[in-house]
Amino acid sequence: MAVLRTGGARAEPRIRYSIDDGWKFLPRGGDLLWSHSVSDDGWERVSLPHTWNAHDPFDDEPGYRRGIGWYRRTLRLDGSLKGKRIFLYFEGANQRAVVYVNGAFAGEHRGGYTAFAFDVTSLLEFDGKTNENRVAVMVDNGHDPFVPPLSVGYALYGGLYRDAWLIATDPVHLELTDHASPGVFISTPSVSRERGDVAVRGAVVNDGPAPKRLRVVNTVTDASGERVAEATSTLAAAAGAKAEFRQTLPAVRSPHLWSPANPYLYTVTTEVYDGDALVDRVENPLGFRWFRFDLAHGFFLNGEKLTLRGTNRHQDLEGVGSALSNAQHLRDMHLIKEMGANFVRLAHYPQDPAVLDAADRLGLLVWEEIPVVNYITPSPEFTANASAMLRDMIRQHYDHPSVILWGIMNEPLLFGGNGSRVRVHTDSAYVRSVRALAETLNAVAHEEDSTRRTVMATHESDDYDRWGLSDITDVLGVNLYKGWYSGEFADFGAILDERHRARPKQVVLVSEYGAGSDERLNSAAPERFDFTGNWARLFHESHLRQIAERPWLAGTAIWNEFDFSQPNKGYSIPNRNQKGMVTWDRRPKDVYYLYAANWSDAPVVRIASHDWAERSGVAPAGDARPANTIFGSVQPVDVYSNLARVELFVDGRSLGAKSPDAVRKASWEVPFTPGDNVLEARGERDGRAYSDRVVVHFTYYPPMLADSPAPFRELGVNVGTEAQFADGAGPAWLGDQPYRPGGFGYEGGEAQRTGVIITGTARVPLYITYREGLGGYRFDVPDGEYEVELLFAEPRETVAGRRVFGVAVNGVPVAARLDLAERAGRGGTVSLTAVVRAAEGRGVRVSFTPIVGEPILNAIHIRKR
Ligand code: GCB
Repeated sequence: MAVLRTGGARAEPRIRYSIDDGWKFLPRGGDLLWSHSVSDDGWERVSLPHTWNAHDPFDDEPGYRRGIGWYRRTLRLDGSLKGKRIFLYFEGANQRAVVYVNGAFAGEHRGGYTAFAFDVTSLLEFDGKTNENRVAVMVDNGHDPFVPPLSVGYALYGGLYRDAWLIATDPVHLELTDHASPGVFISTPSVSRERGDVAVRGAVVNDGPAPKRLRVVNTVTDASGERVAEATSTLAAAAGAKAEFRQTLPAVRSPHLWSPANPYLYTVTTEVYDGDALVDRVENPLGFRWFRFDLAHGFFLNGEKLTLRGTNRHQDLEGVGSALSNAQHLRDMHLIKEMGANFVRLAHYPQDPAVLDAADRLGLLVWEEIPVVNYITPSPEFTANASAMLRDMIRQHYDHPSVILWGIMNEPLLFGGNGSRVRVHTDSAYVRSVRALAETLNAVAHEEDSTRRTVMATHESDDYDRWGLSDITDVLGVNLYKGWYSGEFADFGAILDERHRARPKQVVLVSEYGAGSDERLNSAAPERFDFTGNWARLFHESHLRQIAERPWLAGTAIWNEFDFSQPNKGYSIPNRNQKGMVTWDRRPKDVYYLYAANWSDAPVVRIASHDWAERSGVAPAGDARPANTIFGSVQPVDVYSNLARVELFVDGRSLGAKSPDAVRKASWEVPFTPGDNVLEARGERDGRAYSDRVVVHFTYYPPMLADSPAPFRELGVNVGTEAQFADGAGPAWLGDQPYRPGGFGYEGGEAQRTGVIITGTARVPLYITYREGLGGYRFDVPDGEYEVELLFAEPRETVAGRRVFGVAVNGVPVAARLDLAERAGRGGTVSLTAVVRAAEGRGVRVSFTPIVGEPILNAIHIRKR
């Protein structure tokens, strides 16, 4: 075990040791577990960040473990730490943590997203030999009606999921236990291009036995390390007491201003001297910037209009849950910045210090909020916990110049007091409690910080106006999902215009808009809720157009930058919210580059087909539908680019150069040939060439299957949708179509979609849509022997006997009484395979015979033997 040592002669007065390693973990509660007299032999060895829910929200078992987990480790302290003040500092534990040192209670913290620090000096023992001290932490992520959040659409991962530290200071030190803040609060009371005023306040704690006269020195250095301002004051600190200081530094002349384009950071170093001895020192960032929200013109930074081009960020990632390393947090922030965003909403909770630090350095304006989401428990205890979280967040992140907004709630009227969805609220005691809580939290935020604005995010409902919630915060966040959960995306702007007209005194920010997508689903006829990348692209293209037409809007934020956990939801990736610009394992989707082309100054040229590199095409005989519905071997290809002109090449042949349109999109009709098609887009800027390349593998099915130029091999259909499905294992499964002689397709029935969780397969997208009540499915394939695979998942029924049907292929029964719920339960997958001969030009016909309820089919595949 590493010994925690001080750093030698020229030691910093304050030392911070990582205590991430060397923990043992037990995923349950039990008696006396804080005591090291109870053996931890069988406990798992873990390092922080750690969560016990990295995997279980995403397996086929419903739910995930919420409850108690214990962590223990031994600290071997260097003898030189004796006489120091020693603190344990946890950046976060979800959601209640109780810390013990050497078996004694050291402190408790409620709330899963803010840091906490305990002074454990009096509990430590120096035996002069090993100086071993034992730390135990109980973490509980069980539901607590008094700790927000109560209900959310994301996983509440349990554990010590952020870094932890041991901090050793002199007995005289800057305050560490004021809501785990840095103990120093920096503000810029007035900033202009000519001068920047800096004010610093804070508190020094004298834990020594004698009163002290201290000197506090604050120094501002610029990015090159040059000292540009300094102030000193003296402070009398009684023994065992804290003393506050407040300094105004001499103005910095012609300060470098902080902005997303140029996130120039100064550093404020705060030093405490006892006589000539330096007893404590901390550094905090400083940015000179000023901002305001304007009713008619939106947002202004440093006196200039800046449209907030934003996105939302959740803190989870495939494989690690919420326990991201700082490098992983930083990668996220880079992805956001490189997309061209200048604003990020940290939804729905305070995030890792590395995130705030990155926002300062990269130049991303921040809305940070506390997790009061969906509903509240009207009670003084809930209010107290929410207020404490808000104070934690504000004090901990006060010094970050990137922060402009403190959020107090998200969609607090979505549910009623019992946690179930309420469409229209009446003037109930519950609504009045929500309003009272909003007023309290808004007042707390203003009291804590007069330099930022407050905000609340609301869902689409008149209740916020009707019951007086929408005017409480300085800024109103509007979450709007037109074209996803309901309605048309084209209505987005009109809804905002109406709000602007009816309530001209409200500063409005669109805090969420988004559409789910899955790279494996693509369609030339995309529709709402089909989870195709194509719909997401149309949706976001339209939003970009509409946003540009409304300069009065302060800004917008995409929901969400990254796919994230959504336990118990059954979309095409179960337990996942798929509205990300980037997948859960951090691969940018095609739609990410739409934003990059529109928002970023860096040259972008991207063929929006990387997510559709395995394509199939078919043109039914005599099809009179518009070319963009069912389509053959000529298919549209879009390129997103912010270059003046882009030229598209297919297998080296130019299809011509075009200028991208208002949303930086240029489109070509590309004649695909069976096999690999090499697409390349080229453009230039300032004499430099930029290009993008993707190989699209194309499979073509002629309208008359028997007429195939190449022998027929296989054909899969994603039944009940026009979306193709591709997972890299063979040609893309085609979208569904009605049967026409010579081709393939369904006979009768209705296309449907299920929201249940599909289990037991990696090919979930094939099962979320289906046809119900169909009579048959036909393939007019050439004569020969075929293997037919039929895929099913019961979309509704939970008990046997409610849906029973017979299946036959070319008249031969495959299943006499198929009962999917009985075989595999709701959402479980069932597949039937039949080998059949097609003869005399009659092809293959699957027939469905209802016995109880209606037959269904989710997907079908036919392969020549
Ligand atoms: C919302 C919520 C957010 C959800 C999102 C969605 O309005 O604020 O937490 O994840 O909708 O995707 O449904």
